[in-house]
Formats: sequence, structure tokens, C-alpha cells
Amino acid sequence: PQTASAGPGRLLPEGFVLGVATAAYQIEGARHEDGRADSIWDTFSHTPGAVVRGDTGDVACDHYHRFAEDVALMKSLGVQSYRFSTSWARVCPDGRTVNTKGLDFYERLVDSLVEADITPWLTLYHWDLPQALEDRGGWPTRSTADRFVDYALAVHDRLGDRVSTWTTLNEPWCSAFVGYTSGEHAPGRQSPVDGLAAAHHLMLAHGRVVTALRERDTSLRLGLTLNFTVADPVDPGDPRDVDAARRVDGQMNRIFLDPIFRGEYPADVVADVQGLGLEDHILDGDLATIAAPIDVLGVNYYNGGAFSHLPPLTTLNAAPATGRPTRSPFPAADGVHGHPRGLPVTSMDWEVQPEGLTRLLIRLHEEYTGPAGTTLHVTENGAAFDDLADESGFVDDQARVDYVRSHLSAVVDAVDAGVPVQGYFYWSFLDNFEWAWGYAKRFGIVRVDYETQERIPKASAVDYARIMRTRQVVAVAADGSDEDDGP
Ligand code: GBH
Repeated sequence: PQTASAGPGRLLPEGFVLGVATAAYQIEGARHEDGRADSIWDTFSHTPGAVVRGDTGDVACDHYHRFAEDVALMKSLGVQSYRFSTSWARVCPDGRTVNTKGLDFYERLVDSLVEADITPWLTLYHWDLPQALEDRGGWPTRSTADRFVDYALAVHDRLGDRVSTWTTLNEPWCSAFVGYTSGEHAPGRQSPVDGLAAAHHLMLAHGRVVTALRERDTSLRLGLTLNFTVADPVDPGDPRDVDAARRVDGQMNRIFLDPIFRGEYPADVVADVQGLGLEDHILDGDLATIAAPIDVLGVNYYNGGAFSHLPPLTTLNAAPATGRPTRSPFPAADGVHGHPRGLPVTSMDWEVQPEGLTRLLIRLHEEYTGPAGTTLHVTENGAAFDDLADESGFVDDQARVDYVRSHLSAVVDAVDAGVPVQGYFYWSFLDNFEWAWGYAKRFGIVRVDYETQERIPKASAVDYARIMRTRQVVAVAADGSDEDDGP
């Protein structure tokens, strides 16, 4: 098995937290209930051609009505912490006015988590901007950051006494560059200029909320989640390939890491995007605000990639969900191409490369979080596979079992190397609305039957429950060998 190098059992570090993650638009449904108004994802998913098969989040997993059942299932599996997001459009439907009924839902959810002894981990923004704010310019407009502070404080007013970990943004790279530059996600704009403006205002919104929450309560654990790729040159001896990998690393990873941990945008990225207006948006004091110290960096890791100046011989990882024309998410990486390396891939066509996670965590610690005294959590890691359910709805997803074990083992490797990684959240608890792919891709350890809304734990949920119970990444047989090694 992929985990053989880990040695029999492989214990998780003491105090290491295991959890599961979701996001509001992907699971809640209840589109217009109790005063919720549309977000950019409602508008986008209802736009013909934007999402595979025309799927929308109108009902999704109906979690809004089934949260108690979902929390009970988490508890029965032994989940220690639950990472979820609040929907801005539920809490502030017009982008400004607080809707107490929206907050009531999150209060019910948090109370049931606390009651079940599951630690809530709250994300304020997982891509669902109120449409009312997009109509006023969206993230490329500076005032959206002001509205974000008002919204964050309203959520904190209600839940600050019961939630101790607050992360501002999930993956601002996706919000900015998949939403406003490639156009594959809501709101579907296709502009490098808008993407860069959005990125800066997202960062500003993050820094302002960290500052405001810190002023209110110094005991909160504050941070944000970034998505990372580990970009390798196809030919490390070819300077043009090295430059291709540098651009991807710069425009996906360092464009967020450097302002947060060093108070400046990386000079090479600034040079690459010259003429696209980034500097026009940086006002006095912004960089200091963005660099407000954070306690935790959430790391979302799915895959790395090899990049070259040469086009690949076969196309891979290029097909967007719907075939709708999109552009590159990178504002300044023309002529940069991802190349398949012959690694196994998931049904998203993303390469399975657990050692990339070890390298990423070590690098983050050495270059960014270590010097800043910030700890790390893997806030997302997971895979979609072509799940086949039997008549009872059970999915024997051994590929996902291996995926989780090998990536957890990669995290333990990083801990062994001295990186303070304190937890791991599997993405996702439930099969759910996978953005432009709709319900066509399933990431859950729990299967959702979208006809009946039945939840059926997969083999991967059973194995994850075992890991949470035994604290061993790999099951150990009585003779001390890995159980799956076979005869
Ligand atoms: C996360 O984003 C989201 O937070 C979550 O909502 C979502 O459901 C989940 O992942 C699964 O998609 O260039 O082809 O190698 C994923 C962020 C960023 C991961 C880009 C893949 C590179 C794809 N993605 N990344 S590729």
C-alpha cells in the first residue's frame, strides 16, 4: 500500500485534531428560507451553461433542515472538529442589514456541535458573496471589504462566546482568479485586472477582520485558509521551465503568503503583472493591515503540478467542467503549461502526490509561518473518485481510503520534521455541490443519495472513524504487520 513507508500503525501526534469540512453553499440548500437572498453562486448556477447539467445549490444536501442528523452522524464517527462556513447572504441578505433568522441557524448548528463535543471551526467566507454586493462592484471594489467587516462582527456578536477558531477566507485565490479572471466560478468575469483588484481587496478584508476581532477578544484563534499547489519545473535544467514553475508559485501561493507574512507583494509577481493595475489599489496602510499577525494558517492541499514552457503532448487538467470558454486563472502566465507526470489521478484529473504535502508544509514553516510563530492546520484535503454504490447505497471506496492514509502519513512526516501541524480536516464530510461540476463529482466520506437525502457512510468513513478511534493511520494486525498487506 501507499502507506508502507510509514511503518506499521503510524501513530498520530498527541493532541493532533481530526475533523471534516464543508461549506455553506455546497450543502445547505434552503435558498430563500428565513430571509436568505441570493449570492453570486445562486445567480451563477442558475445561468444556463455555467454548471454541469444545470445543477444548483437550491436544495444541495438539505443540511439547513438536516443539520442535527448530520451532527449526530459526525459524533457517531468520532469526529473531533467540524469546519463549516457561514453564508453571508443568509446573515446579511442585502449585503448590509443583519437578518437575525440567518444567525439563528448558525446558533442552532454551533449549539448542537458543542453539545456533541465537536469543536466548531468557523470560516466566514467560502465564495458566496451576496449578489447585492456584486451588483455594487463585487470584490474588485474596495467597499466590499468594509461590508465584510460589518458581516464578520455580526456573526461574532452572536457566536463569539461559543466559537474560538475564526478563519476569514477560504482560498482567496479561487475567489479572485477563478471567479474574476478565468470565469469558471461565480461571478464568471474574465479579467486579469479584476482578478488582481479582487485579490487585494480580499486580503484587505481579511486583515481588517483579524484586526477587529483581535481588538474584541484576544483569546480567539484567528487566521485564514489558502490553497496551494506545489509547482515543479518539468525540466529543472531548463531555465524556461524553472520560470514557468516560478510564475505559478508566485501567482497562486506567494501572492497571498508574502503580504500576510512579510507585508509586501513579491517583487517578481509585481513585475510579472505590471500594467494590470495591482499597485493602483494598494493604499497607505493596506499592507500593514494585511500583515496583521495570525495564529493559524489553514492549508488546503489537493495536488501539485509540473510546469513547462512547452505545450503538453496530451491535454490533461485542462478541460473545465462545462466546456464553457474560460481563460487562464493566472493574470501573467501566458505560455505556461501543466504537464502530466504519469502519477495516478482522481476523477477531477488531479494528480495524487502525497509527498508534495510534506514538502509544502516544511516550506511554509521554514519560509513563512515558522518565523511568524503561526501554527498550521490542513483545513482541506480529499478526493473525488468514481464511487460505485451497491444496492444498499454502500460505496467501497478503497482508493479514497488509501488517499486519506497516504496524505495523513505525509502530514506526520512533516510533523516529524519539526513542523507544527496541529490538525487535519478531510474534504468533505458529505458528497455535495462541487461548484462548476455540480453533483457530478463526489468528495464525501459519506454518500448522499440526492433523491432521498439519505446519508450512507462509505468505507472511507469507516476507516476514518477507525483512525480517529485508534490514532493509527494504518490498521495493525495482531502480528504487528499492516492489515492490508495481505498474505
Ligand atoms: C477546494 O478548492 C474548495 O475549497 C472546496 O470548496 C472544493 O469543493 C474542493 O476544493 C474540491 O474542489 O490545475 O487542474 O491541477 C479546490 C482548489 C485549486 C484545487 C486549483 C485544484 C489545481 C487544479 N483547487 N487546483 S489543476
